[in-house]
Amino acid sequence: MIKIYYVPGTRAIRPVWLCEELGIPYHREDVSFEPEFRASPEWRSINPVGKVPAMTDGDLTMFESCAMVQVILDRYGNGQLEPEKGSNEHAIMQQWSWFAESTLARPAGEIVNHHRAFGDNSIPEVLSEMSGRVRLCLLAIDKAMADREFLIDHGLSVADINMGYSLDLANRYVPFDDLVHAKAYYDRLASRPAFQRAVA
Ligand SMILES: N[C@@H](CCC(=O)N[C@@H](CS)C(=O)NCC(=O)O)C(=O)O
Repeated sequence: MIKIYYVPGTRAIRPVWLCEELGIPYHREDVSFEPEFRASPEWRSINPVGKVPAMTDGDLTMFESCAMVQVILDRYGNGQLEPEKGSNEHAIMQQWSWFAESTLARPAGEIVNHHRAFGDNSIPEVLSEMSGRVRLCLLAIDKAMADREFLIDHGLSVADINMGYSLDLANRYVPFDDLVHAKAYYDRLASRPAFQRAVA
């Protein structure tokens, strides 16, 4: 059975949310987010840079949440939540999945890291720079979602699951209530029962 190493509020939400959407069995292994635990040889043998999440499935052990999502889909999706492989829509789905983690979650994550590392001594210029990068992504999503329910016409896909977590993260530091299409999209995703179970 799939085992997902989980910390609330982290990218572990993505693979858990996908399992919930697919209705497949998985085991959620709650782990500590304490730096000491994440630096331990035990955890570094699972995630070599001490981040969360990680996953095992049989003799497979892996990290990187969006890759985990794709592997779960490939192994257990039975064609759900993705268009035909090789199609343009599949390409656009991947585009938004990568955008979610590499382009939106990166500066949002750096805001988190900066606060964690410097606390009251945070440098306003750094936070402002990162917030600006997040905002640029949110504007792009707002524009993309002006006339659609999900990121691709196919319907809910793993791109929405990957993006849903990134929007959840962004919303904590760079709220975007004024971007009505992006906000409505985020609210739609966050109200899904599978998402609610993943964050519970
Ligand atoms: N690209 C990685 C990012 C993993 C990541 O940054 N995880 C955060 C929690 S959501 C973390 O462990 N942060 C601790 C740190 O960077 O020290 C993924 O998608 O799994």
